[in-house]
Amino acid sequence: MPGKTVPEEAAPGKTVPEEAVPGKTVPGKTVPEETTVPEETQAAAPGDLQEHFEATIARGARIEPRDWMPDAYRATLVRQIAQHAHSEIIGMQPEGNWITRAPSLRRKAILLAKVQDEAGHGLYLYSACETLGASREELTSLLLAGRQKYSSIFNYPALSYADVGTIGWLVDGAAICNQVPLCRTSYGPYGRAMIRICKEESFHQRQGYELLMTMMRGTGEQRAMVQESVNRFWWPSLMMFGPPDADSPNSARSMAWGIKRNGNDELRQRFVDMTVPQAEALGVTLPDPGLRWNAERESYDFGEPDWSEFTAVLRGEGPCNAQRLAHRRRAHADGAWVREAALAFAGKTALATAGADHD
Ligand code: FAQ
Repeated sequence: MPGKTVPEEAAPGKTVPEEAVPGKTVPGKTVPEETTVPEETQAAAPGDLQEHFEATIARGARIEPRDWMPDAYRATLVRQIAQHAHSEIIGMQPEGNWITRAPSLRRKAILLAKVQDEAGHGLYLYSACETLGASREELTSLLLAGRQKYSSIFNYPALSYADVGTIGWLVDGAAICNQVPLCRTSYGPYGRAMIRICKEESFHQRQGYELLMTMMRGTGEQRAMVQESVNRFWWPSLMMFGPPDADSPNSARSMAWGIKRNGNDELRQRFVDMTVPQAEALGVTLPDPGLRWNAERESYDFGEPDWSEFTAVLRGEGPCNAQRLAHRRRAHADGAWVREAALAFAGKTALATAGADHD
């Protein structure tokens, strides 16, 4: 699949002029007020701070923005949360392409609401990152410069309206399996953002399943569209959980810090166990000849995803990598006037407020 030419999804199209690519100027890292170390901890010796941090993690309590934290813990959080935020924003594209071609007003309203939710998720997550001292502007620049990742799944095209249903069912379904445990992540702002995100993702998954169920009750052609869509999205959905634990360089440390609560393989298994009965109820076949119930493990055995495809997609060689990033760069350049206007307005408001304070 990687490298293969894929039919144009919806022609988001034009290439982006070089000068429209931000990322050349990465603004200096601003540390918001919340990240300053409170006075009583500033006075403590580094050893005590480390001990306090470890004891907080060990008792399952949360680290908050004002707490001292090791640099590597902060960097891991910024990496994961930023990647997650970027995924939500880039993840608007495959489904967003279908808003103008939804088959009914009802479907259009549902899809519009879902895609807007994804924008909201991105914003909660960028806000969580800001509490760690990484500005949204800086993170966006890193994404546009290709220096931060987003989820592999969004490098696959949405080729039919059935894909809108399959993305809701499988992609949001995988996102829920991965993200529900993150509601208990050790960093407070991330965990609290995840609670709201997971509620919305559950709605997204149901709408996808309902769409597919409607199509499965339709014509033979509609049923075939659903099956074809599921065939394309099954393996990439399994890859969303990341590489096998043995090849996951970050898992052990992230789990020791309580950032991740489970390994990649455990969550992938949970997703398969949850999804197989749903596929049966829907009447679709999952494209894995190795899929079978294992009574001893009380879980489904399943085949190995093609990890060479996964690494190729991460290298930028997936079907839609170039298109997704070009579209994101163009949208960012097109939105420059909005950011300028918002900043000018904020400046005027601040001046007016300062003036009023002196009256
Ligand atoms: N795609 O050592 P690990 C959504 C990278 S859901 C791309 O195992 P880690 C909702 C990984 O970053 C999708 N890269 O890494 C939605 C690392 O590279 P790095 C987003 C991947 O962090 C639905 C390297 O491989 N969800 O958007 C992927 O411990 C529908 C080694 O991997 C989240 O981000 C991948 N699939 O575990 C929106 C959830 N997997 O950074 C619209 C939060 C791994 O060292 C429509 N994130 N890599 O250069 C996580 O739970 C974790 O970050 C994992 C990866 C599990 C994704």
